[in-house]
Amino acid sequence: MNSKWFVAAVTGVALSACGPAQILGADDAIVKLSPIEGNPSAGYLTLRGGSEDTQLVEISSKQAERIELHETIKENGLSKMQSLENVDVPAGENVAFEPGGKHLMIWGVNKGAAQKGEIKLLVKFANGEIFRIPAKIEHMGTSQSMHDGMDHGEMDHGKNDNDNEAMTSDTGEQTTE
Ligand SMILES: [Cu+2]
Repeated sequence: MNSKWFVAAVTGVALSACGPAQILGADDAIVKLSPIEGNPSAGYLTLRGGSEDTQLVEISSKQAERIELHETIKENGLSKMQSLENVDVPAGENVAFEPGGKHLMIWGVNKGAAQKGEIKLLVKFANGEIFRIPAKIEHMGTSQSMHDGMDHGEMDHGKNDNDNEAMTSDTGEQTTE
């Protein structure tokens, strides 16, 4: 009997230590672009805790001027924002950044990124791991059809490149018939 219990206990430990459970990372990033130039945009994502406790220490982007970690808190019935130095990410747990709670404040989103509808974020953890993840940019108060129009614009670019190549060969000495 005793030995049976012992085996069960050891197996349990092995599973929690080496199981496929959770790998540190960040998912589902989204940026709600402020329609007012100069105002910060809000960002949300989910941090995925890994096999050990760590902390989120910074989120940055080459496509934005500044990104801060914020939290909306209630104080005396009023909600206000405070900035966070870092955020605990316990092993195996998800930490959500969502409206009304933790969030990103993003200043100066690059216009090209805004048009493309995507911004790359660098997510840095205290254990030294850095993840580069895409965040979908949502334009507040614009319709989905506007996004579709922009995608078509990008495709036209590729077509123009091919046209240029054809023109170059036309100017050469060999003539095509
Ligand atoms: Cu804020």
